[in-house]
Amino acid sequence: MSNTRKMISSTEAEQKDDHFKEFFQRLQPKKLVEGELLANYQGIWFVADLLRATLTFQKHFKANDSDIFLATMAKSGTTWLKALAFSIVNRNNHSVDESPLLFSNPHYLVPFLEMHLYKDGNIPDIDAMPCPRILATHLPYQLLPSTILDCSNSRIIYLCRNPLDVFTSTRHFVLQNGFASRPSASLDVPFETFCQGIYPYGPFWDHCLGYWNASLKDPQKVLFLKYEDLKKDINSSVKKIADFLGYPLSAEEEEAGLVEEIATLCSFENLMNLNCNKEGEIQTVFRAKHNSFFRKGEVGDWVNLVPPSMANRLEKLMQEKFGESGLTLDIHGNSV
Ligand code: PAP
Repeated sequence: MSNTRKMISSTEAEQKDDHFKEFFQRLQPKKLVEGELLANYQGIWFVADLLRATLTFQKHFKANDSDIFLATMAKSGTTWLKALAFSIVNRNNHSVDESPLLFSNPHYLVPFLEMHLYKDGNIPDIDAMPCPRILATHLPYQLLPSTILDCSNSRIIYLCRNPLDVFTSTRHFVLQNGFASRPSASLDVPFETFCQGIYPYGPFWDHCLGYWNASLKDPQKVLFLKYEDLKKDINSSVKKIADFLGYPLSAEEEEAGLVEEIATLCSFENLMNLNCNKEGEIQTVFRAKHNSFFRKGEVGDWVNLVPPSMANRLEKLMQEKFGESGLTLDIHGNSV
């Protein structure tokens, strides 16, 4: 590229950046106590870099019929779901003992769309990815680009987790990676903002309900899973995911113990002890340590952080928000 061309494109990039900054300011962002600046765009809360990446993704992404989308609210078990879907779909390309998961953090094998591939105004050559592409997003259903919904054979799996564990997991993640510029010593304010829905990609309840309703309307297209159910019975969950994605396990594969092998490969204990997950960090819109994606992997760990009065409040709030939708999330890990 000639110097003149370079100068023109860097000026164009600066202008785009200025336009975005003005646009973000017009949304009248709120400064949270811990220093984060969040703006509400079409009912959803975003930090600036994520909103910019979301707009680029919405504008430029083209889905195809073999695409698989993994959608989650952050800290709902994304890393686990990525490992499972990747292992199921690619099981004929490499055996479990030679899985790329043994050498690579799941977030590289199944990249985030808006948060990674389309960050900083980047437009990736997504067509160069081998099919079927397995891609992840934290975006709520209503903000998915229409191309995903128009490709009738593409599939979406949504993994939901009870909000108290999501809140707790997020709290540890934020502190471990130093995301809060002024970390609050008390839980009161972060909890209050969570309950108000002011939270990246929040409100939490709208996120779950969007995919829940879509899964009821079109169960062929959207599979709604719960982290707590995966913990309870991972073997059935592996089979369910495989069936939904159109990669069912054959009787011979089941007999040979492949379901259990995949479940063990993707288990918290196995993944957290691999060097590729113990060391290093990933740069998406945020920089996060690989090991910060593997903390405890339990249901109900919120009891070690959140006092019962706050838990009761959030439980009531969820009942109110979920209303007659039929969606229930169990905070104690019991069967619902
Ligand atoms: P992300 O949305 O930012 O990518 P995500 O993977 O959803 O993160 O969140 C990490 C949580 O999933 C952690 O929960 P915790 O803080 O309550 O412990 C992490 O431990 C848990 N997790 C990661 N891998 C697994 C796994 N293989 N099995 C069960 N839980 C897991």
